[in-house]
Amino acid sequence: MKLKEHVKSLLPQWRNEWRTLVKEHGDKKVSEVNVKAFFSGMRGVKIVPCDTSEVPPDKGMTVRGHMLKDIVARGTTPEELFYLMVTGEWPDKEGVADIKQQFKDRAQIPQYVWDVIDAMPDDAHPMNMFSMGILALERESVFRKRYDEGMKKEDYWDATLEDGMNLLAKLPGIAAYVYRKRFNKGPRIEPDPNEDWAGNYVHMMGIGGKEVDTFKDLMRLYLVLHSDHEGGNVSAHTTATVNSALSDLYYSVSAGMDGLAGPLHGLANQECLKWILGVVEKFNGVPSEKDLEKYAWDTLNSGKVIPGYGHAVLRVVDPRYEQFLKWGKEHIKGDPVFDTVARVFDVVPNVLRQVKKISDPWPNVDAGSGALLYHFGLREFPYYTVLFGVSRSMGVVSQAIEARAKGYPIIRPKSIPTSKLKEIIGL
Ligand code: HAX
Repeated sequence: MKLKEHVKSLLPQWRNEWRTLVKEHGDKKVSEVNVKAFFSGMRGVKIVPCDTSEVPPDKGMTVRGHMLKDIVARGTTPEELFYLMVTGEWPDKEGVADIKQQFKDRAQIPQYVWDVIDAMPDDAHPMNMFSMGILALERESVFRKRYDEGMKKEDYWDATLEDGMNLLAKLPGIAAYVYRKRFNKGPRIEPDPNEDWAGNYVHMMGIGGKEVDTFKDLMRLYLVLHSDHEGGNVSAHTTATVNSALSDLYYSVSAGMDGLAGPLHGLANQECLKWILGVVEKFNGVPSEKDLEKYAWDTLNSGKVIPGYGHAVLRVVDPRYEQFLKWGKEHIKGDPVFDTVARVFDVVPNVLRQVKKISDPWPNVDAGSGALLYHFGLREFPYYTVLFGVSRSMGVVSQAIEARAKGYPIIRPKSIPTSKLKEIIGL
């Protein structure tokens, strides 16, 4: 079934379920906020619904109930994953063909977007250029146009889905141009109608060579693994909050990408590769476990974090990291940067376990992905978060389609001054 028909068929159920829950169980507790959670970024407080994916602390990311290892094992493409995230079901042949065709038909990008990117300073961060390109496209919003014409509330989902498909279709083009422009790779490359979403991205970046098909496979995996991580992370939550004000998806996704650009979130992959390359340079190759242990302590003692390790929710090895490690061992074993990543995994968790305040000593998604990209010649690591952003856009767009289809209200939690908090706890 085509994506839009499928979503349409789900509307009655989607719209009723949560309203019935509120009506019949509205006063039951879901979560509590103690003083610790209040001052720690709402950590652990269950406060927003998100059905696309879930991150159980002891399992890691599942998409609509499917374990990541199973998703990868069945060779899921980004297009299939997007369909699964939006609808909760795997697409049939018609569903896959529909998304592929839609992404091709909607891929053209207006000249003014290139002009905006061209006008930016040579040393602008790639994430700034990427977010700016998305924001520039806002002029194309179907949602805003229809809203201005008096669109009914029950049609918000349709306009959001249109914006989401248009945006996702264009993102590889914008992201690839940011790469070419920012790193002086030559003129823009037009999309190839014979390529899929990930393959076209690689094609438009201008990456070729004899390993290009393997790199396209890696890109498919990369785009699947970074796509979503439930609703509370910075990029997803920001996108959802902005979109809940009925700011269209261009505003919302651009805002989400600005959150992804932070070093404690998506930018960690750039920081992580920098750290790994520092190790390789210092030890002139893959270090011994003893050297690595000392290097890790030096990093911690200088007041820095070890990037790629730790997580706000997870308490096990991130299954996304496991998949990258597995892929790397199958495809690029013997590469000193990748082998260092693997050795870090043998050493760093034991170091971090000795630091009491650290809740999670295990690698997260960003610990390994950079080394794989580096191997294939994608060595401009300030660019890595853009790749993450293209992928994450699928998740945040899926979440927005569902939120507007269900008719969730504007997100607006309550804040209070510290003095009021003290009153509440009897001080
Ligand atoms: N190295 C050093 N210190 C670390 C650490 C690490 N890898 N992980 C956590 N800590 C520290 C925190 O900085 C914090 O210190 P302070 O109390 O002095 O501020 C303390 O341990 C407690 O933190 P936590 O409860 O374990 O973790 P948080 O939920 O507060 O933070 C982070 C989670 C991911 C931000 C954190 O683990 C971190 O900074 N990791 C390194 C950066 C990183 O890899 N980020 C990417 C995360 C995945 C992601 O979102 N990708 O987009």
